[in-house]
Amino acid sequence: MAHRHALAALAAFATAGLVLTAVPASADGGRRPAKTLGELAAAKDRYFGAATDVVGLADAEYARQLAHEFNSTTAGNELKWYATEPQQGVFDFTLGDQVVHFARKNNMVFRGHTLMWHNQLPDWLTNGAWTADQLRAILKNHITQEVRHYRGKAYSWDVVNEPFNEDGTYRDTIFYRILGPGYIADAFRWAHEADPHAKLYLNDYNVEYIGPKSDAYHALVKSLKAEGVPIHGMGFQGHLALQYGYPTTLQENLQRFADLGVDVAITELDIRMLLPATDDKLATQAKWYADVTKACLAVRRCVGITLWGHTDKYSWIPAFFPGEGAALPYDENLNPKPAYYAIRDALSQ
Ligand code: G2I
Repeated sequence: MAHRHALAALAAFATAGLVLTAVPASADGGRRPAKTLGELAAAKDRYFGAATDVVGLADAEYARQLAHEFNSTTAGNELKWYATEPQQGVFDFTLGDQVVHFARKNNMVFRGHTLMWHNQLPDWLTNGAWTADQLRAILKNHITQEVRHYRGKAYSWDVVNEPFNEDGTYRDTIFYRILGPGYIADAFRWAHEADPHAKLYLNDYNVEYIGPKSDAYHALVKSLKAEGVPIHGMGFQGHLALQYGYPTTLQENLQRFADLGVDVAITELDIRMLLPATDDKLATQAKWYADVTKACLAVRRCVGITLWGHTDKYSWIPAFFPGEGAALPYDENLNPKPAYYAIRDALSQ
């Protein structure tokens, strides 16, 4: 299958298929087609998505906007281990199901996030004194149950999230400590068994540019492919900040992963700034959003872009980086910012 036709596979995967060509009439009497980001991306065989969560979905205006403008989504927290297996062997997909239901109802591609991460793990798991055999069985069961539950509903999974340090060495997680580096290949194999059609990804931040961390992923993907491990994609989160500069090697970096024979995707894009936001900063931010979009469009196997939320109203940034924010293309009142129009232009070229 030609990989650039990710959306053909996606359309088959969505119950009713994605509505790729319908163009709603605009407010000016229907003379000018008001294409959404999702529609513009679909015309380029990509998705353009935004993460959400059950808190946001209770906000009707926000939910309407998300469904209208985007053709993909992912659950920001609901599919993480603490949420889905709060007690050992006791699974709870209630919240995740709500997000998946929203995605399906609105013909949106759903990305599953995340099967294994060192954060937001349940206490029973982090506090246990596990042998390697015990932990391996726990991991296998967790992955199998979760992926099986969403079989046919998740287009892709972030199977292992953030396993490397900044210098490209393995992060000292409970999984690495007890199981060694082989846990990554095992996780992909178990996920593939549970849903052979889901695209399986590694996913991390600070890997947008070429450097020690992205080099380590490049080597890992290469060796997993060589061993026949079912890995299908590399996710570049894209948590950028104006004060740290634009990752100028992004396109080249995406391309070198694509050249290994995997899809690539921007999975958690946001571009924060030191507050207050000024017109100048918002203009630079808009350019960066456009540049990331163009970089993805320039790489045949870049299947899509996901924003980490679409509005500043619900962004994770202010709580994690005090004094920073304004990171998304819609402001706190759900109004489009310069970044929104810049993305639209980039997708239209
Ligand atoms: O940290 C940003 C992202 C980095 N990549 C992996 C993503 O999964 C991660 O997402 C964020 C969520 O957006 C936040 O919403 O992960 C955070 C946890 O590291 C999430 O924050 C947590 C808060 O820490 C909790 O206090 C809160 O109860 O969100 C929880 C649910 O709102």
